[in-house]
Amino acid sequence: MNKEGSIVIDGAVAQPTVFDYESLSNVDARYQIVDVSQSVANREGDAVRLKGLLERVQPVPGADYLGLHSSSDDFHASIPLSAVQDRGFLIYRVEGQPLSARQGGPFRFFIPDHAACQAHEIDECANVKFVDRIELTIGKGFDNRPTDEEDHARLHEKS
Ligand SMILES: Nc1nc2c(c(=O)[nH]1)N[C@H]1C(S)=C(S)[C@@H](COP(=O)(O)O)O[C@H]1N2
Ligand SMILES: [Mo]
Repeated sequence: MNKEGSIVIDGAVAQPTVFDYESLSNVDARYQIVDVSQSVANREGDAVRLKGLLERVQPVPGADYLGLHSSSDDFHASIPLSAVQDRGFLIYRVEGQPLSARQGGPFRFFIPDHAACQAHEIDECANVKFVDRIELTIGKGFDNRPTDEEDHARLHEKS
């Protein structure tokens, strides 16, 4: 278990790294997105691009899937890295404060232009809230996103 307010990026990487609010704020400015609402409707806050995080952890050759883990509600997605490495980002700050749980915080993965839930591997369900671990894998990893409408509806009843 991570201590509250941190996220680890590990798995098939050369430099497993733990990030928190402070270290995410300190990621190079070219990877910061100030005010995601400029590019995604109905989303607020500041984010750091996945690309900047990957540069830090250095995926090993062959790492081709990204595992997004939320241990707090046991929700997990594994998505092709190539589809998100240039556009995915991690929202971590709203108005100078950590992202609240209501907003999916402290860390929330986000993919602009995602498909509807269950439509595709890159779907709205892959916008994992409360992410506390991002795991690079060689081949697809663990994924328990809902696979049918009933499971999906049940998930939405909970949150
Ligand atoms: N940890 C976690 N992330 C999650 C989910 C969840 O149940 N747990 N639901 C997914 C689904 S099905 C959807 S549609 C979106 C909803 O995000 P929102 O509440 O910010 O609109 O979050 C996704 N991320
Ligand atoms: Mo959903």
